[in-house]
Formats: sequence, C-alpha cells, structure tokens
Amino acid sequence: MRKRLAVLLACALPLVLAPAPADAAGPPAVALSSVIPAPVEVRPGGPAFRLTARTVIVAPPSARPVADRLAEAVRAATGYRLAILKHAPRHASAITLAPGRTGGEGYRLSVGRKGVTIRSGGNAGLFNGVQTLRQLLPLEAPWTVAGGEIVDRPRFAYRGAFLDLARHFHTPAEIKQYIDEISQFKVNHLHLHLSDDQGWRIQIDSWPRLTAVGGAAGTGVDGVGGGFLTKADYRDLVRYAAARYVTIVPEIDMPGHVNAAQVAYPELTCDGVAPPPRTDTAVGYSSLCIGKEVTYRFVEDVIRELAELTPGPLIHIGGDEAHATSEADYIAFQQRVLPLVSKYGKTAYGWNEITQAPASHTAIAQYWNTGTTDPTLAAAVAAGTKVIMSPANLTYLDMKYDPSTRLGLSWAGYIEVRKAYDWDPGTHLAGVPESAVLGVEAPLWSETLRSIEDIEFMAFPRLAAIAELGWSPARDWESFRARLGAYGPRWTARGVGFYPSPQIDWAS
Ligand code: TNX
Repeated sequence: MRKRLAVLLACALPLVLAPAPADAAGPPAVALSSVIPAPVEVRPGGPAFRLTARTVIVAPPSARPVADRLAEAVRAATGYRLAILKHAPRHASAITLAPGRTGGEGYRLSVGRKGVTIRSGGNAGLFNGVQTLRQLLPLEAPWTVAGGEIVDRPRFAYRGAFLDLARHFHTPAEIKQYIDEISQFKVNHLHLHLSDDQGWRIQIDSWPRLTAVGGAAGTGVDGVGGGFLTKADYRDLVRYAAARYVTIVPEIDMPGHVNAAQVAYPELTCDGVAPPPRTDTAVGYSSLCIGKEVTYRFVEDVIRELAELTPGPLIHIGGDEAHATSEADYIAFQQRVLPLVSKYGKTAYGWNEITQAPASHTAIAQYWNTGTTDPTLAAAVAAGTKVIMSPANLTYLDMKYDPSTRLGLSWAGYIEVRKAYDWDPGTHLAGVPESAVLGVEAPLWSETLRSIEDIEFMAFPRLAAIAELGWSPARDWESFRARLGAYGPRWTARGVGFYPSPQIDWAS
C-alpha cells in the first residue's frame, strides 16, 4: 500500500503531495499540501521545525482557550506536555499563537527552524490553524513539521454536521467524540435532530411528559434504546462544542414528525386521542393540529426554552415531510411559527419545505431534495431566503456507500466518496447562486445507527469530502483522493473505524 502511494505521489501528483525535503535525520515530513480541507494558499520551503519535549506554546491570555486545545492535541499525538507561556523565552523552540490581520476563521501558519507561528484576528481562526498543524505533525517521532507557509480562509461561513438523536439516542459522550472528529476538518456547526415520531430527546420543563414518555427506554427504532438530554447535558454540550468553535443548532421537527409528542400529550392531536407509540421507520403520518390554540402554546413554550438554552443564533423548526398536513394548514402553521423564532431572538432554520410560507423570507432553508431545481426555493431566494445545501443524494451520510454496506438506507441512492465530493454547492441548484448559499451540511440520520462505531463508519471518510466543499476554494478529486488516502492512518491511530472505500489508495 505504502509503495503504491509513493508511486502515486511521485508520478501523478508531484505538485500536490510531493513529500517535503527530508530532514537531516529521519523520514520526510508531512507535505504542507496534504491538509484536508485543502488550504487556500500553500507555499512550501525553508527549514523544517522539530517539535520536542522542550518546545513551548506561546499565547496571549485572550488565546489561552486555543492554546489549551493545542496542548491537548500535542499531548495526544506525541505524549509531550508542553508548557503554555505568555511570552517566548529567548531561543525557545515555540509554537506561537498571535494576533494577525487574517480575520474571522482565517489564519496564517508559518513554519521555520525555530518554530511555528499561527496568526489570526480571532480565536476561531487560531483554532483552525491548530487543526492544520495537527495534520502536519507526523504520526511517529521525530516530530518534524515541513517548512513553509499556509494562508487560509473558508469559502462558506457555515460548514455543518448533523446527528439524529430521535431515531436512536446518542449519549453526550458520543456526541463529544463526534465533535472532536468533525472539528478537525474545520466543521463549525453541529445540528442536533432532537425530536421525531419515535422519541423526544431534550428536556422541556413546561411539558415534562415529552421526555418522561418520549425519552423512555424502548423509544428508539425497533424499540431499541431510549434516553434524552437533560438541560444540564445540553448546556455542557454547547460549552464543549464552543470550546472547539462548533455552534450547536437544535432542531424540533414540526408540524410533522410529532408522534412522540402526541403520545405524551394527546391534546396535540385534533381528536384528543393518544396515538400508539411508533418505533418503525415510516415517515409523513403525524401532524400537529393546526386549528387548535394549544398547538401554538406548545410550540412557543418549546421554542422559548430552546432559545434560552442555545447561545447560537439558529433554531431549526424542521418542516419536512408534513404529508399529513394540508398545504393550506402547513402555510398557516409556518406563518405563525416562523415569527415565534424571531420573537425569542433567533433566526429560523428549516427544511426546504418551509419556503412555501411567505414568512420564510427571513429564514434559512436547508435544501435536502435530490434534484437540481426547486422553483419554490428559488422564488424564496429571490425574496431573500438564504440556503444551506444538504442534497440527500450527495450529502446524506446515512445513505449506503454501495449495495453491500451493512448500515444505512438507499432511498436517495448510494453515495461513494467521489460522489459526495464531486459537486459544487455554489452552482448545484438553479436559481440559488453562491451568494445565497451560506454553506453545506451533512445529515446523518440514525434509523439504522446505534453506536458511535456505526456513526463513524458512515460519516468517515465522506464528512471530510463535504467539509472540503464547504471550506476550500477549488475542488480537485485526484488531489483529495491522494490526501484522503494519506489521512487514513490518522483515523486508525485515533481508533476511528472509517469505511475503507475502494476508490481510495489507503496508506497503511
Ligand atoms: C428523510 S431528510 C427525512 C428523515 C429521514 C431520512 C432518512 C428529511 C428532511 N427527512 O425523516 O430520517 O430521510 O434518510
């Protein structure tokens, strides 16, 4: 395998992945051009840096949170516990985090003999520079980093991952593990699907049976599992994510996908009769009762409590597959609910169906259909709606890779790595120009997924492909394919059981 990769590097991609010049003693360093997602500018050259146990991290107090993440990452990779100092001692070997002119999430990373300097106008940018540096550290000593400079910034502001806690609950520990992995690819949002027909997974104090009943044991698909996030769990996740520059986006799905809420509170149905609990995977059969006032008391209470818990700007109100709601009722419902999100200081985010309602013009629509035209969405975009791209046939991480994949579904087709990578979020949809696209998100629905191992097998490597579409200015399959093959051993070293796609020459 290794030989094959070397040949590939030497012949096919000399400019992309040519190993950096060998350091005096030891193997070649990781090439600056091997990073995923591909940086905007890479200028290899100059002497390499050797990280040792005596290297120090230098950071102003304002950047201390990022320095802590860097120290953790270096310790996990090398075993060294590097000191964190405010000022560099003379002649010290140092990794320096410093203010810089590259603003926001962008950064500049320079590697020379005496150290590595990451500059950014903001901590999010410094954190992104740290993620780049992690990929430049070899997997084994000596810890040599190739000389040169990287200047980098994102193409899209929103780069999202998604977990479905409703079909099978995933624990806070598993969600944190996912955050650790996605943030290494500079993914900066995690959308949590917190309610559906099967279960309700977030504590709501004013409607306590939602979790007492909807989060009970046996509420996962096939009656397996159950559970919910308490408010304390959720706040802790928000903090954990924020420390990795990931914003949590909570979703409560409505007016469809509400069977679990109606089992707990029969007054949310039109006839007041509780439906049976459901643990099958059918969709489109439940609806809130659009004409009843209690519906809006319920929705407002839930939005208010979610908004209180969520420092991020977005609340996702679902809106997909409301096949049991008439079109007129659907629009009437959204016309009342969309303004409620603004009332609590948040921006409404919903699946593309919400664009049927005129009030969606100030909202964000998540495109999940499989085509390349959606006149309703295009009209909303013309009136101001912004879009996040999650076409199911390209970004749904719960789609099988091929017919033999043990996990996942196939209603939107099979998605091998190249298919997930080879499309352009800025031109994919007619009438949705790049200027209307906030970014991309890769949903991972959990009908067939129970464990973190299941999640990782479906997410990786495809999430890395979607992350690159969201971050990098250009797309180059052969380059991505080579960088991904070289990345595989990093997942293996962290115990991440990724799908070893036959489209990739995996290094061993
Ligand atoms: C469609 S995508 C759904 C979900 C399912 C998913 C499975 C969307 C907005 N709705 O209810 O879990 O397919 O792939």
